[in-house]
Parts: sequence; structure tokens; C-alpha cells
Amino acid sequence: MKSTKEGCVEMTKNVHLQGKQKAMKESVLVIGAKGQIGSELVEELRRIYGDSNVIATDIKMPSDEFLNSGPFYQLDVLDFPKVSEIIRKHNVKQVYLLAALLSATAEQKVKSAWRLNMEGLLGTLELAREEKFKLFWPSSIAVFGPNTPRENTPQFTITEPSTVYGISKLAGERWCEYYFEKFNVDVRSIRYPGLIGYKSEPGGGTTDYAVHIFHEAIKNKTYECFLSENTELPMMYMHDALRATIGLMDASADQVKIRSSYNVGAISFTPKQLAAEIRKHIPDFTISYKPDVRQQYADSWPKSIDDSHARKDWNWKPEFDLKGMTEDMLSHIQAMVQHH
Ligand code: AKB
Repeated sequence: MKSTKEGCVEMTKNVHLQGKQKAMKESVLVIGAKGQIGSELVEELRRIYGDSNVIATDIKMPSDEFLNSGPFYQLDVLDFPKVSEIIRKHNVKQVYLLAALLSATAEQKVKSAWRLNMEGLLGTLELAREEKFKLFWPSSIAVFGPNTPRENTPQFTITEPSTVYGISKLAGERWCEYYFEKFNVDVRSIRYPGLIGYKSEPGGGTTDYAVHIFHEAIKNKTYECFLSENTELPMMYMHDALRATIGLMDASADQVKIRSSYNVGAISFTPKQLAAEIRKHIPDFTISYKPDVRQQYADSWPKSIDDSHARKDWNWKPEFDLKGMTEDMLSHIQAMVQHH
């Protein structure tokens, strides 16, 4: 392990490219690598491109295990000179910009959420224009608002978000399309629904209940939900989210017809339906409901998503339904709990 004077920690490993791994001298950069998506995406990208070709960065230092898995820099995304230095040094040709504050935290920290979510994107779009890399930026179902049709929400419809997070995502979508149209920046984006995975926990979101419920079901056999029982929201298992993300980035440029952000759908359910599914495996699991401020955000979002454009343009298709996702989550968390 080398520690450089800027405080970066860089790991180099001998990598034997094999199987699905693609030989390349170019690198992939993940900004916000310790978050819910980032930590799993880095693992998957390293499997595809080789450990040393995927550069992970985050404002926080990760675990030793993560540090040992490939190159890492401690980095504030708003420090653009440093981002640019890493991009040049490693000949980065793809950037995944995942650093953001989610819906609930953004309402608490309005200005810093706007700064991180918006200036982070704008600065990175500028770098993409100069350095000519392909950029992935996540949008969200939060771009929709209370006036949007909530069932099977279309790709092109009313977008009047009522949360700081949603406003930043909507503005971000417009910037992405602008940089593509004006400067030919190859930027690609997905409107993620709530994401559910067992490897990393979300933080500060409204859809987080659908992850916490599994951990509590296994540990305590009971869960107090901060959304009401019939709050239906679009959700996606992390396995599918990674497939969608990498699938969109791997699509040829002419397949990517939408440069703002694509609707992608997978599963829709309510807390009550999820609890019933969990009960098929843990019969004595109980749930109670104590909606808090996050209920308002959820009530302004779609119940289900029409993702026909993503299906048609770059062959998007989810693999996990509620049953499959629940089985997989429970068996992995159970194994993790037994292991510790
Ligand atoms: C959140 O709940 O804030 C996020 C999202 C839907 O973008 N998971």
C-alpha cells in the first residue's frame, strides 16, 4: 500500500484478466464508492474490468477489506482539480458519479444537498466535456411529483417534484441533456426506483425501509415502518440495478436515445405486501406502522413505472420479482448474521 502526500491511498495488485474481464488500458472511476450503489458497483466493475482498472473514490475512508480490493482515493467530488488529476493519471474513460444526498437528508440540509448534487454534477459534466469520458449519473423517481400520474408513470410526463432532492435530480436531468446536445458529452442516466440490497445499507432515503425491514426481521422478528401500510412504491433489487446501470453504459451510443434519464421499473409493492412475503419465511414476523415526514415524499412519488423506452432502446428487462428478491435477501442476511 502506498500513501501519497495528498492523503490518497493507492493500492496496486497483480490482476489476471480472465473470464468476463475485458483487457483494457483505460480505467473506470467511481465517485461515491462507499454508498449503497457504489460499494456493489465497484465490486461488479472490478469483476468485469479487473481490480486495478477500477478506481474507487469517496469522501470517507473505507474498510481495510475495501482498500485491499483495488485502487482507492479519498476525495471530495467538489475538488475538481483533484478529480481531473485522477482522471488524467489513470486514463479514465468512464465515470460513475454517485456522490449525492438522498431525499430525507436533503430536506434537512437544503443548501449542502443542492451544492453536492448539483455542483458535483455540473463540475463533472465540464470535466467530461474537456476530458471526453463517458459519464453515468443517477436520477430518481423523485423527479416526479404530486401532479404526475402515479400508476405506470410514463417516461415523458409532468415532472413537478416537491422535494429538494427531486428538484436537484430534475435540474440534473436537464443539464445532462444540455451537455449532450450542446457539447456532445456522452452522458447516460437512469431514474432509479428504491434500491434493495443485502451488502450495503442505504442512508437518508425514503425507500430505505425496504432494506431495514429485512435486517430487523432476521434480528428481532419485528419492524416499525416509517411509511403507512398501503404506500406503494417502485423498487428494484440491487442485482437488477447493477444490470441496468452497466447495461446502459455498455449500450452503443446510438441506442441511447434519451439523454436526460431513463425510467426503469422492476417491482412495486407496499410495506404490507412486503411484510406478508417475509412472513412466508419467518411466520412470527410482525410489523407496525408509524409514518413520519418521509410519508409525504413517498406520497408524491409514482406507484409503478412505465419503462418501455429502456426496454426498447437498450433491451432493459428486470430479473427479480418480489418473491425472488425476498428469498435472496433473507438467505444472504441470514448467512451474514450466522457468520458474525
Ligand atoms: C430515496 O428514497 O431518496 C432514494 C430514491 C428513490 O431516489 N432511494
